Amino acid sequence: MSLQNSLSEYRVTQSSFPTFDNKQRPISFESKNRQRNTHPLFRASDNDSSLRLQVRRFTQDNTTLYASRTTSFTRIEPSSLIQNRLAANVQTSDINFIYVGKVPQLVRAAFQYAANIWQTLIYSSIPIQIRVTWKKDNPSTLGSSGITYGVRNFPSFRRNTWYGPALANAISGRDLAPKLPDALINLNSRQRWYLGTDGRVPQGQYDMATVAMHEIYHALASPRLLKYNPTTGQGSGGVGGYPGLYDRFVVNGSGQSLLNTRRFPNPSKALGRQLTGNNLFFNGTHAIKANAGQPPKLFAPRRWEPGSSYAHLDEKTYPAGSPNSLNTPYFGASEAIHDPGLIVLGILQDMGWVTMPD
Ligand SMILES: [Ca+2]
Ligand SMILES: [Ca+2]
Ligand SMILES: [Zn+2]
Repeated sequence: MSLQNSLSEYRVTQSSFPTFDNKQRPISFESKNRQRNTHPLFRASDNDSSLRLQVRRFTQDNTTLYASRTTSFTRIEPSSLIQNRLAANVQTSDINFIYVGKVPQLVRAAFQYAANIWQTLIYSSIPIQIRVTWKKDNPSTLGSSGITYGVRNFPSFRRNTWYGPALANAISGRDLAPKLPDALINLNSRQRWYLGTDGRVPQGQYDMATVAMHEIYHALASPRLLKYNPTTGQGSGGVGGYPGLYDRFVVNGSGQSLLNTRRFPNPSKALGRQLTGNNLFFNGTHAIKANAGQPPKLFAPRRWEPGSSYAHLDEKTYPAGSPNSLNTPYFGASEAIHDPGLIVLGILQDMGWVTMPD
């Protein structure tokens, strides 16, 4: 779509944005899974003065996306819903990239292609800003990404829980940190990239448009603050004593929250075993609905993979060619997926994003 068309469409659709105040917040905040109070050993009771709005810079481990050596020859095109919305120039958010280094023009074109898809699926009146860096990295990586800050205790948020920048801005209707981008993406300039956007990826090449789709998802995500220490075998987490929004949805196969510090003290080996037990799931109502009534399985292998474990859907459950494989930690050569899939959209909805389909 031309810039002019997309901007005028943007103005038209903006008037129909949901309003994000206390009374009309996205319905997913009212899900049954909502925990009414913060967990005992996560600091602060509900009448604590620390319930004030806080915007805080912090880093979590970057999520890393790995190049698997397998060759897939799978291709998943954008759904007809996406194609129809793009054809009608329906744009409900605005994703902007700030490029650092000599990012080739075709890389930028692949990112714009992916942004156009996301911009027709998520709703925000605040432009989403992502810094994209092009630099040499290990041959096994495709890219990595991270958010730049967290926000807690905006009035309609779940209390004492860190929200990611793009979501916090979308809900609050303002840029809560005007001088900071929402997220950073690093691309491995040494990888054997395919830079077309048709998903027809030649043998031995990795699809940039797919990686752009994947990394933009991480830029929209909220903090996951639990992690594993291989030296001590302990799991631990939180920033300033508070979990990330993502952490609130993770349960084990028995439906137990990892934030239940009576079962899994913070820090503890008990929590460490959960994080490396290959038995974690995302317990949100929309994600469950998108996964045939079951909580989608998360990637939690016995050997902790920093930046990869816990942050993604399970590689084996959602293999190359699965419509829900966009948020898995590995991509093969000649693998293309240009649609987030209903589970990823469900996860975003559970977090509080307004998305299509709703
Ligand atoms: Ca900002
Ligand atoms: Ca995969
Ligand atoms: Zn990832």
